[in-house]
Amino acid sequence: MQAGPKQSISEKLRRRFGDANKFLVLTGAGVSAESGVPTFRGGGGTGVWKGLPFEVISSAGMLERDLPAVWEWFNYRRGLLEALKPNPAHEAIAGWQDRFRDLTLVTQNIDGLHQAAGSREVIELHGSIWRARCVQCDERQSVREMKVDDGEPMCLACANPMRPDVVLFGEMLPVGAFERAAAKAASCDLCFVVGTSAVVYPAASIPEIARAAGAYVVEVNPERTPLSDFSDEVLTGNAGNILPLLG
Ligand code: BJW
Ligand code: ZN
Repeated sequence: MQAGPKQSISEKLRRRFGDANKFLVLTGAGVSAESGVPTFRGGGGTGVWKGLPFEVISSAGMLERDLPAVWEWFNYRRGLLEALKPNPAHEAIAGWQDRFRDLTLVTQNIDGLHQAAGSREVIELHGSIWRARCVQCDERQSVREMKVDDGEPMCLACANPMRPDVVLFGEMLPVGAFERAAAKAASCDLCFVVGTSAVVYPAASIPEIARAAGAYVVEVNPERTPLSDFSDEVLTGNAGNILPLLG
């Protein structure tokens, strides 16, 4: 992870930030990197587990072929996450919610660290590692109390197996989540895109929708992404250093 050159916030951005009425923040794995959560792309094999690329282990096909292996993978990650805490980027975003009347936080992350920092009504596009969902009746259950070596939970409502309540590759997003995020994007005047490689759709279309609707789009990332050329400003560096500069 590169810290990048020290960033300062332009007067123009300070004005945009101060004047924003409808503010949308889209986050990805990079916002949690400084808490110790590995990102998916762009870093020394972090996206590989037991020799399986994450596109394979985190896929709908794997769920059908080997549900216990999928649980083993998610239980392992849940065990790592248990010890991790929100970082200054999560905290800055949580603080903005008290400052802006209309702030929408949309995350691709399943780690729950925004909520742990105090953010409310987070739109979780890709679900949550802290929940299981019944493969039969869609009942959802918390797995917070489940021990990481407990294997697979069974549904309390219908006794069928449950799966992690996470959106795997090739699966649909939770009903309504993208639609709510897209509607907010279409009416926001400021859009921050923090710590995402912006390659996974439909999440990556959120800033495209905001930009098309005339919002000022700001990317925060130590690396360039496909979104960089379409952003009004690119703040190059780590989210935990940059976001607190906005106050
Ligand atoms: C920092 C930092 C620091 C580091 N500070 N920054 C249109 C075109 C092409 C393909 C598709 C399309 N529409 C749909 C698709 C298919 C597919 C897709 O997009 N594929 C592309 C990869 C090509 N999409 C889907 O399958 C989605 N479903 C769907 O579209 O359903 C409809 C449908 C169904 C069937 C057929 C057709 C349509 C579902 C996507 C679900 C993604 N799920 C995952 C795994 C979750 C489970 C798990 O955790 O294992 O979600 S994939 C993975 O990528 C994870 C993430 O949420 C997601 C996005 O990654 P993110 O957050 O951007 O992280 P990274 O690692 O990629 O990037 C980190 C960034 O942080 C980097 O840029 C760093 O530089 C930066 N960074 N340190 C700030 N300190
Ligand atoms: Zn059930």
